[in-house]
Amino acid sequence: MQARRGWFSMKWIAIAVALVLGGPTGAAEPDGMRLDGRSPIYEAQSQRALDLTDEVTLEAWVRADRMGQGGGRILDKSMPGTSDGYMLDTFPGNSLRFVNAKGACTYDAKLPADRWSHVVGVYSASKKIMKLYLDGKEVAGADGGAFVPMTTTGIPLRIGCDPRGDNRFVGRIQRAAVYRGALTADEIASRASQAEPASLRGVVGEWVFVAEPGRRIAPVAGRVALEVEGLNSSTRFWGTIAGKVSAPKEPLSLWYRQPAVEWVEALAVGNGRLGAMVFGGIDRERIQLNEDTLWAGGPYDPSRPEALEALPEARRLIFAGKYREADALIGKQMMSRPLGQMPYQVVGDLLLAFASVEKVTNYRRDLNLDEAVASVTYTADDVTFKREVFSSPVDQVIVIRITASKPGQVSFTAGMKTPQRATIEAEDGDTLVMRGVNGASQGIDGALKFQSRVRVLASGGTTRSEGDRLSVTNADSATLLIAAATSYRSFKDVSGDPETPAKAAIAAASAKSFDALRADHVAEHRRLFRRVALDLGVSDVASLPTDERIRHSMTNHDPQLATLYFQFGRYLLISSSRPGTQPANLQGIWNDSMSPPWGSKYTININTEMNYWPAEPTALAECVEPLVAMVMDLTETGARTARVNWGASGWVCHHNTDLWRASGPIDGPFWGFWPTGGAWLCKHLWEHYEYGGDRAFLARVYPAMKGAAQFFLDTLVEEPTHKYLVTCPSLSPENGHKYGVSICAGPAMDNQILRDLFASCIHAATILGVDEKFRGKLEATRSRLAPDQIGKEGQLQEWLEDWDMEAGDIHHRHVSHLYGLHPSDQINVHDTPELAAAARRSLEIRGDNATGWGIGWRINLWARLQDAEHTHQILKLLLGPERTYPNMFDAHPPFQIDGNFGGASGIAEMLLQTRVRFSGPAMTAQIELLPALPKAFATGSVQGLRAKGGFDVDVEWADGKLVAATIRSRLGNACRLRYGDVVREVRIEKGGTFRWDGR
Ligand code: FUC
Repeated sequence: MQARRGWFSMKWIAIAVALVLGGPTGAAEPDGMRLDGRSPIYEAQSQRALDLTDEVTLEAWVRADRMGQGGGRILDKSMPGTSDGYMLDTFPGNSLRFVNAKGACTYDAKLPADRWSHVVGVYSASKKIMKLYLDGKEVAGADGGAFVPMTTTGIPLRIGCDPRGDNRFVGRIQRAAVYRGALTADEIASRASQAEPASLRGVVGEWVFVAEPGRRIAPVAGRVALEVEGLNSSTRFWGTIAGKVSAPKEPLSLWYRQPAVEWVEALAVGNGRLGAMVFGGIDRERIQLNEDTLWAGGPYDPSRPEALEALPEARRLIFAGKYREADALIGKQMMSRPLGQMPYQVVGDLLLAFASVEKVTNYRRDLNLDEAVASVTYTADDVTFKREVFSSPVDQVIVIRITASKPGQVSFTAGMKTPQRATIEAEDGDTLVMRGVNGASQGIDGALKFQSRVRVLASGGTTRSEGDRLSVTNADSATLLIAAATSYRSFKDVSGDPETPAKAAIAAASAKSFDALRADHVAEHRRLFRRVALDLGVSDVASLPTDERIRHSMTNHDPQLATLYFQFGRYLLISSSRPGTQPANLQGIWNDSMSPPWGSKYTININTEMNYWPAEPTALAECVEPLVAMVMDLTETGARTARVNWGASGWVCHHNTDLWRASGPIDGPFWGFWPTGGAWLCKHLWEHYEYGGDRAFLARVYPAMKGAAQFFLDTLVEEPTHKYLVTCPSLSPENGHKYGVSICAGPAMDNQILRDLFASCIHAATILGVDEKFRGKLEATRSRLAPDQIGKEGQLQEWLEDWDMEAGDIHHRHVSHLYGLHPSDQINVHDTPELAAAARRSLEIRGDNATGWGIGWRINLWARLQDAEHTHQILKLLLGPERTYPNMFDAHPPFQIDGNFGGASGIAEMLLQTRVRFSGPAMTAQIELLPALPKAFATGSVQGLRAKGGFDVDVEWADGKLVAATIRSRLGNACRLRYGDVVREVRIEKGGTFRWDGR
């Protein structure tokens, strides 16, 4: 306290003296520079000099206002969401904090809100020092743990905010410095007590801030200058938005009256491969870009030969009831190397800076789901500006169109940013080119090259390039074309050339008019999107902005929100999964991070499958193609894992995979040691046949299904008690049982999945007229799988033993043992009423609330139980603000797209449920109309849903009762229709239609 007061008095005296003497005091303005949400953002010009690994000292003189819980950044050179790089900030609230690869060091006595503080963070990996100083005194230190070198990020050092322009410091700053070295306590104390401190050794940059510093701040010591960053990714608008614009004409639109600030407010566009998040800023626009093959790493082999040696012992331990010991052994000897898989990563941002305005009217941004076009419109100074953005599956470019209601009004600067190792430069006066290599992860080096190109085509005005920026001045309109590609050719070949396709796409699109680009894009999108029309009723609140509707959806009657959610799910699938692209991952294709949650990978113990649940029933069968292609890849990598880790034939994939089709068990035994993921994926191959009846397709994928089955024929073992054939070791996804681990033998889900897999192989072989002996083997093995069992609470048992009520978390998000009820139909209310009742009991015990996808699954399950009101109640949970972000992305939380797809599928399940039964190669479809129609959707209609067996179904209902249904047959299969208790056997010839008059 004493020292602090000392510093203040000395400082003020020095300043007063300087003022009185009228000396060269520019550097010592008492007020320094104001930092807040509206202040310019200064960035260091040379990053290399600041990319420090062993030692750093960060120093600043600041006067903080009282800040919110999130605090604010003082000096920040860290990668958002990670501890890569380094930063000095005030989190939480006004606490002083220093963060780098070692972790965080915090002084949580608050920085005083009304006077100047001298703050310093010091780090030295080699000398094992991490300390915080306030007013020359050490106030916090970290001594435990490893003192690791800091990671370099190439990310710019910023003053007063993070690299995105967010987490802004609120208060004033007068002086700051960065040193390549750890200052000593004496040096720091001496600096703290001087108003004009002499520069010290190792200074990389030292800057003095005055009230109006201008564009550039030259260093008073060191060599690094600061410059105003005109292109920052913050899209917060600090002016006023006047006027309340009304809803767009298209009812299938998401729309808002303010720009997105957070990523989960931005609107997603995509062509299956190229994704963009559109923020819709006013004076700054951020278009965050993705390309679906830009993942970390390169081809790699995670096999673990020692796994096979440990397999007999692991099994012995499990059958002896020594689950913890088995878990330990598996953890030690049977997991993949590396233990994790590669994450999906971001390309970067295209940033546009427009002239700043104080006031705009009639601002609206929207995403028209029927056109797949995102738009922004607003009026400023009597000029109405419009921006449209779409990602074209036809021309393989993202297109941005900027127009104004008066000529010569379109002016902006464009630049790109990326956290990747990349260069950005302007080319040919109208193009920005980003060239980079992907990140490394888990010791696997980045092996991909990538390139993104942005070309500006302006009509009128001037287009210029300067360094890594393009500027357009006084144009009438402008079209920006964005292409991106990587060198990925397949999971084992990265020899592609990213430049040729990126250049070619831009060249071809440049030769087309904007109107033609737009029209072709819209037509291709509508070809898929318009196959299904849904009307669940409309209430008054449907005219409100989407974010408001979501905020109040738990209490409002808003059936159209469910329609919107359903169609948004279809929109997302069309936009993230098209023939030739990668399958939709945990975030579809939308991700702004280098290390997204769960790597934004393919988690195949529910999440990836859920992504594809709505595909067939909502008439998007083409969108399944990338998933099928991934399974075909997995038959190759998974054969290696089967052979090396399990000593088995066929192929296997555990609970996750990535771009490189890694198939071994990852993360840890608790999550990863589950060999049934690939088998579950095969259900999607088979269902594609059940819906579409394409025999050639079946012939192509049958080897994959057979290979999956072969693995289990080789690895199922007889368990000692009942002599069932079981998977072992395995687990019921991510749920710890009575013994505190998840490792077990023969969990119910595995038995159910294998019953489906074997049955589908038997039917497929019968249809194709092949493999008679193999069929026999499958039949014999299938009959020895453990049956579903009902436990002491009347529940469906999750494990071979009745452990459910003793599990660690009886409300667990996963409901794996209910796979038999949905997505499978082994359990259903008509054929297996006792098991259906047990499944219901399990669901009641589990409870309704869960993660986004957990709720998504429960909707489908309750719909299968045909409890309409309960299904609707859970749907409301999903549409509520805790599980749906303002941009309608599902909140696990964080964002995970599976809930969007699970929700869309669940709504379809409320209206139509179908299954097929085989007699030899012939299928009979069972189609049930309105099996779970809630009162909230009393009157409505749906056109174009698909049923298994090759049927298109339209249904119309009023006051909760069927009015009419039209069933068109594509394949001429037999069909059994059900509505309530009425069942009709109908034979519709191929191409024919049957009309059910409900009245
Ligand atoms: C599974 C789930 C988690 C999450 C992750 C991606 O591990 O249990 O909730 O969805 O996948």
